[in-house]
Amino acid sequence: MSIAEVSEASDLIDFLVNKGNGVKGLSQMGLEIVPQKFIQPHEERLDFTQILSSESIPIIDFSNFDDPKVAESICDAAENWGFFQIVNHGIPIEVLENVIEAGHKFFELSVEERRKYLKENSPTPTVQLKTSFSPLAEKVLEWKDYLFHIYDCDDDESSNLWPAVSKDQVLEYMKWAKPIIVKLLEVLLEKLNVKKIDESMKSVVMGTLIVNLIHYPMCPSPELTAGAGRHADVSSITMLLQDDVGGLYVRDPKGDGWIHVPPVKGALVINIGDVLQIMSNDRYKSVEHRVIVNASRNRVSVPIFVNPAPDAVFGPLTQVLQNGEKPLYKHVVYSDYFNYFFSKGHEGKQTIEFAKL
Ligand SMILES: O=C(O)CCC(=O)C(=O)O
Ligand SMILES: [Fe+2]
Repeated sequence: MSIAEVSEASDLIDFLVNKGNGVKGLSQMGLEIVPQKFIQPHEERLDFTQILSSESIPIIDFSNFDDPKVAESICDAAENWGFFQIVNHGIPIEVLENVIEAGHKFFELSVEERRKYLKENSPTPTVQLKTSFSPLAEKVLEWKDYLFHIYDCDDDESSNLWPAVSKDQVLEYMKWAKPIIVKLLEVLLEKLNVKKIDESMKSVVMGTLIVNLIHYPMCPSPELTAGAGRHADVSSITMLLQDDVGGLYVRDPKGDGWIHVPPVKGALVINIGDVLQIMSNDRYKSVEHRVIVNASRNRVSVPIFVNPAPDAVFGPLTQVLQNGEKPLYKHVVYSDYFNYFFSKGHEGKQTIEFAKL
């Protein structure tokens, strides 16, 4: 397919989605001009005058995790910023580097190899190759591809069918990441008067772990496109590993500006998702964020979305409302919330309206 042909919107979707070339396939063609379908309207482009370069999200040191001050900083950051980075969390640097490298390796495979993991071809539903965010629903496409995994546990046999170039690295990373996720949730929930995460609470706050290898190919016009448009996550929390390219921006909680999340070697970015914002009745903030891609380097990031089980029902916790506070949200089934999120393009904080009373 020629560069001229992929500019036709219908052929473009076929090339990107059905044929599995993704944005990687487009980027590889050495385009000098981005196809119209990727061009963001003016109001959705990041205006550099809106970047607050003197602001930064908190960095929390996990080396003395048992010190109550650490728990306090986590809850403060969740209330005031919705985003923070953690360092000295104990995951060996090689484990982090290997999973980033695995992200590059998978997207360096030929399209014939990558295409084996399209939804309709994949040997297991627990791994799928995807492009953009919701390509059949959104008006403007996002400049990214990703390999989506549903992580069950170490001995889930379906992970044997994951791609050989990235499977072990993803599993090793998840083995280290999971206990940190549990610690974070324990601290955040304790502050909401949930003393213990029992089985039913577990299925609400961490019933499904999704881990993605996201690949943002280099782009001839990063200022016109979005790697990820403005959105808030629909997780309870998200743990994100990013490489050293940069490009993640977070909404300034006090205003309209955007704050860059600088890559910090060995750090993990944690953010609160809509599920915890709703459960905490707005005490914790699920903050808007977006990704700008790079003109000269491919970027890889690895988010873990810590989500409820599909059939879990969530809403403001009784432990939060016990002092007479009015609930701001109704109870909803997670799969309804999740499907609503994917039924449209990224639209900032709009998804949470689905649960508003
Ligand atoms: O790649 C990143 O830095 C962030 C990705 C993200 O926000 C998402 O996938 O929800
Ligand atoms: Fe996100």
